[in-house]
Amino acid sequence: MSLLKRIESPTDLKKLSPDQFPELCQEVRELIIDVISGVGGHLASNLGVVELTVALHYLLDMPHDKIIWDTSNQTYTHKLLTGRREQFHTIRQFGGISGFCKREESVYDAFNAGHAGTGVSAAVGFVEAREQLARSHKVVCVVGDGALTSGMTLEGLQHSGDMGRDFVVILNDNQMSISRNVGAISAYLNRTFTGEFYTRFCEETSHLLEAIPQIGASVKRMAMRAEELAKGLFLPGLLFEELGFRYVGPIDGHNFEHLLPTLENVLKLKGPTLLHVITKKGLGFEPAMNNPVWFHACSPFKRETGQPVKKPGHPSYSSVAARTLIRQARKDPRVMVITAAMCEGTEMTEFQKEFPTRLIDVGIAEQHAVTYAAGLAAENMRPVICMYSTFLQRAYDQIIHDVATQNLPVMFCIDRGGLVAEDGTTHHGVFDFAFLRHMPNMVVMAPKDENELQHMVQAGLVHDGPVAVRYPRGSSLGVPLDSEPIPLEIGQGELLAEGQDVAILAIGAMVSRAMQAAEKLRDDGVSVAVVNARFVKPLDKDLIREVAKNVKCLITVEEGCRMGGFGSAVLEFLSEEECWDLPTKVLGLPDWYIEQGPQDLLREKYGLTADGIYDQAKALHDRVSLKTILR
Ligand SMILES: Cc1ncc(C[n+]2csc(CCOP(=O)(O)OP(=O)(O)O)c2C)c(N)n1
Repeated sequence: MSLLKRIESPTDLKKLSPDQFPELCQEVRELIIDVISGVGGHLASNLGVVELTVALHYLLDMPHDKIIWDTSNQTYTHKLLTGRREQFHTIRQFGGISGFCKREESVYDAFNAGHAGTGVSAAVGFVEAREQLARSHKVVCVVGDGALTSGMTLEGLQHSGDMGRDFVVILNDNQMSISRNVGAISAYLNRTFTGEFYTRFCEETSHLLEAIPQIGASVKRMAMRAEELAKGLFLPGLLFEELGFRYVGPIDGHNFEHLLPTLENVLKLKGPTLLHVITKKGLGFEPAMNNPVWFHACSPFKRETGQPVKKPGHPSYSSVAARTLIRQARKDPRVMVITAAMCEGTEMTEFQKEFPTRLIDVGIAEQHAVTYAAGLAAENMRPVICMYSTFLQRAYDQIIHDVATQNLPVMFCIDRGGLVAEDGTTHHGVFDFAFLRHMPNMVVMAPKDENELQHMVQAGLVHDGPVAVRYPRGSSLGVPLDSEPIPLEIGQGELLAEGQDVAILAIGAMVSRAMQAAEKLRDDGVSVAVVNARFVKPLDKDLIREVAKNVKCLITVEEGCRMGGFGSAVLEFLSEEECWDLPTKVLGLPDWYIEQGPQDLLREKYGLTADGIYDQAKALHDRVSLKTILR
């Protein structure tokens, strides 16, 4: 029987002897690679923490003790060791286990995450609760070097360092965020841990001293003490020690002979301790080691070669946005792109190649990204923030306080707007319309297709104030692109079809589905007006007023939360207009967190397909007609 199959919980792991761990890790890696090659997922980070996870579960008393995993996309081994081996093949799929920690999934998952940089703060909360409740368990936070670029991690570290309570932070340093890590702290860790200078210093001093006859050995002993001092200068300890942590490391995170005794000792130490562990992303799978960026969050791939299975389809929305930005950047030297550790995801690598000094990766620092852009805009630059919708949530106040109140021309290219599939709850970009549209000065738009996207991006680039263009994940519709992006007029919607029975007002990716639903309704003899709203703000009030006047009922549809989004904006407008006798329905996502699953399946579940829109529109129309007959 394989070693892994003997493990139903960490208690079973403790029955193994540490010299069996390398074999266990091999089995864990094989299983992870097998499953993730079929369903996609965060392969590289997971392969990098197999030994660390085994060591933690071996030494801790789980679930009494707590591990808080920052971001938690590196928890596949943790899942395999905590009773989820049998379900592991369902990971990231509809109805299956999550690719992240989920308290509702297991008692071993202490805290949910999906966004980076929350781990230390949450863990400090666990530590304080333990003290308040007079308990004695251990709290360990595993945080990546990428997450160290996040302000929150630093806020958490400086707070816990000052509190002085027993707490272990494990810095999992693989020198990578998704792409190569950025920033001064990363450079500092790098400089010191590769330690060329430090290693050479030690070796040379040691040889020099040994060579001195008679006194050599004793001077060397003295020198060893000096070496400890030198460590403080050359190794990263200094930074963390100044923050109030005892620093231990760096150690090899794949070598149990280093990991187990060091970790065992660290767990006994009093006060805040930081253990610096060096790991390799993708370890055990050559293609992932060679290309950790693609394998950070990969789609399904061929097990033998690591080649992606997915065939290229229509260009992605992200690539069309990037192309438009490049065109404008060639003409306007003030255009700059800012990314928060998502250069590849937002497909801005081409922009980076052409304008290496005009693409700035600030690390996992969304708040800083926004205020930094505001500073640029205040000096008449044209900054464009390319960010996933879900991560922009973190910068809500910066958008209001630093951008919108000053009416600064910062453009937000909001990628992954709407449902994003397998990453699930923490990653769906469904709140953006709602959290942006109530900000005075803000323009919020979403294109019906990639051609409209390029015109919207162009409109944003020349608009004199804050603008958000929100587009979906994945392939575009495959419509032809006009040769030149022409700025759309702000606030101008598009009437796609006239009709007298039902009006469907759709925004973004829902427009094409609304058109299909309208076709079906027409087959039933229903006369349907279809509006491509284009703008959540400012609404095209004249167009909506005109359409609303001529129909018996109206439906809005968006791939976003119903509360406070596009539909709400239309309802507010209709109420302003005292349009009291127009039956209206808002289609969108309900007031709960949407689960993981393929985009199409989720759209079907939440009625955001052509058929879903048709069903709702037909039902509303039939009810209205019945009422009219009965009157
Ligand atoms: C707030 C936020 N911004 C961006 C991301 C996208 N993201 C996921 S993992 C990751 C890199 C994390 O690097 P690190 O903390 O070093 O962990 P590793 O994956 O290397 O273990 C990024 C940028 C995110 N999850 N959360």
